Amino acid sequence: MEAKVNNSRISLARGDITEEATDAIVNAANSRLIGGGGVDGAIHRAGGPEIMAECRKIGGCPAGGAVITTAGRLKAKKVIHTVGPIYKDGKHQEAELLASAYFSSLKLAVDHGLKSISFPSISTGAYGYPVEDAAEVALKAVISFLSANKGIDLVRFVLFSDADLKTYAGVLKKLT
Ligand code: AR6
Repeated sequence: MEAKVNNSRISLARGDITEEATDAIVNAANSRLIGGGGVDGAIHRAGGPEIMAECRKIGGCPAGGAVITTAGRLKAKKVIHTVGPIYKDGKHQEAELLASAYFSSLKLAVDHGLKSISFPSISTGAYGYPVEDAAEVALKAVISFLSANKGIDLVRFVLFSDADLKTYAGVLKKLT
């Protein structure tokens, strides 16, 4: 499924983000940037040790922020590591922090001249954010960024399951 915002496209697909050939792929990292399971583990495994070497130098990133490294041997040019919120009950700034994770990543991409970017569904795995709510925050944040900023041609969401793809597609349809 696809949608247009100004001159940019948002597209949704099911797949493995490590195989994406967009200029940037986004990692759902933790605040110490020390790697882990889920998409973080997959990106470091597929991209090789250069990515972790740069993460160690950077040292950390707060929830809602983003940092950029090499993509090692991945097809993408860069990996943007963002840190989503750990979901508690929805009353601990989770939505604001999740929106900020998307904004910070997009801003970093624009600052580095990167024109296409792929996101996973940040915070909805180990961090426990309900997918339907997270999809709404994520897509609203991207639509709002693309409405206000030039520089990004394509934002892809690469969802790991058919169920997540269906959820994101339903929300995107509602919002556009
Ligand atoms: N491609 C695309 N999506 C994937 C992939 C992949 N290769 N692998 C998993 N997903 P999670 P979080 C999906 O847990 O909730 C890590 O240990 C997954 O199905 O990766 O932000 C970090 O180090 C889910 O839909 O990230 C942190 O400690 C989504 O990616 C913590 O987990 C996010 O799940 C971050 O937790």
